Amino acid sequence: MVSSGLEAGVPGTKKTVLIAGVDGYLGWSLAKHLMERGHDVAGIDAYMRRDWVQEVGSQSATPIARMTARLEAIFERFGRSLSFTRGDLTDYSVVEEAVRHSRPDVIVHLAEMPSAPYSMIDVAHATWTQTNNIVGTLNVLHAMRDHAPDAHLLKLGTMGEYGTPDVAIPEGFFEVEYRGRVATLPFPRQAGSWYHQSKVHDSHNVTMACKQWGLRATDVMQGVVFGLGGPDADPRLLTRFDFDQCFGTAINRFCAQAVIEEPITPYGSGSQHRAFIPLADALQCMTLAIDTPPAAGDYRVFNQFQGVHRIGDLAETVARLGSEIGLNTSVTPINNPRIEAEEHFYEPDCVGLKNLGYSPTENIEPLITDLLEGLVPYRRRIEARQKALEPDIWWDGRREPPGAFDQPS
Ligand code: USQ
Repeated sequence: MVSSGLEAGVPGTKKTVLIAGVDGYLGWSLAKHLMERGHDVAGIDAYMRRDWVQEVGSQSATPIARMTARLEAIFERFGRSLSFTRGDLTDYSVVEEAVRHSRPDVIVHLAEMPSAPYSMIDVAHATWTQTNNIVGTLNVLHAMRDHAPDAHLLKLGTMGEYGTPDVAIPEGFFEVEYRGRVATLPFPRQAGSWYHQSKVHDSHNVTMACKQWGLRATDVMQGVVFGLGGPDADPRLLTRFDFDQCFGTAINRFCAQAVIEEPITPYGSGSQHRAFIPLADALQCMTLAIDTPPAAGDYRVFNQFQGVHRIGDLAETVARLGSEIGLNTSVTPINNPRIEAEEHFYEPDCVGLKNLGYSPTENIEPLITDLLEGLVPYRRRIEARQKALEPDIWWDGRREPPGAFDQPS
């Protein structure tokens, strides 16, 4: 299918979007989605996600084509090229050249190390995570200041920046009364891993760049994403799907466990509550943000999620839906290798995106069934890396399997 301009009925004007991290789970899905909608897409990536997943002994459940094959498939599908730069965002000359060359209206920054467990392995992984993520973002901000001051930065943050405070979570800012004066201030960030903490530092840096240099940015506090990028008639266009202890997220891991008929393993009591978002909803939200940029100098925060779900309930849901399609499923809670609150209040707002027209998927169960069915053809690839599914990275520095959950007496 070839589309060379914006389709009838598609809102917004045609934009040039530079996606940093275009080879990743979200980046590749977003590139296809935006090209489908008529935007021009440029991409930058250093293939680090491929290396990290290999480092932790795993592979994507979906086989991922090399970038050259991906780009050929993009051209055949859309009749237009995706202009790709292989490069590392921590090298300023790479970022500067990509921004100068692509002259973007929007820079979507997804090029960070996204795994909490990976960042908690040891001091080397903690310092590498923070250096990589924070330096990359600083380079993007400087390249924008010098070469694309009117561009819109759409920066991927995380709901995990807020932690689990004992009050409702607003979108970025809240009104405070202190010693008789009232001000709107950033809502406190209380991250729970060196990775999540790197995103907190990024948020502060992006805020300052908007304030001092007049840049415009949307900082997306995204929930835990789940889903397959959808079946694609062309296998070269598939996006990745990770299930290992570091790069697989909760629902995706539970579904991978169900598909290979291994026990589904929520951590601890399973009472943790988190905000989740289907991959298709995440694409819808990012497109809305791209179509509706903030004003110059504005630092805008969106909480981006479909709904709040309890981890233990999600494990049970995946098991039930898996058994409905004939899989032999079970749930076995294991000790929680993370240091995180399990019984806690959790009430985040999601207002800004809904005001722009985001219509969240109402019921995620059909999507989980689709995910399970979509993963079945890749069962052998998951089984081949089954060891990588089992967690052994503890937040206190241990490396050992957590074992069956010890119920507190
Ligand atoms: N969990 C389990 N079993 C598992 C995996 C996770 O019980 O096999 C639990 C964790 O203990 C945690 C919750 O599920 O309570 C979420 O864990 P996760 O690994 O799905 O998500 P998280 O580590 O928070 O990180 C993921 C992405 C990250 C993104 C974040 C959004 O890896 O890039 O920023 O989700 S959020 O969680 O909202 O901060």
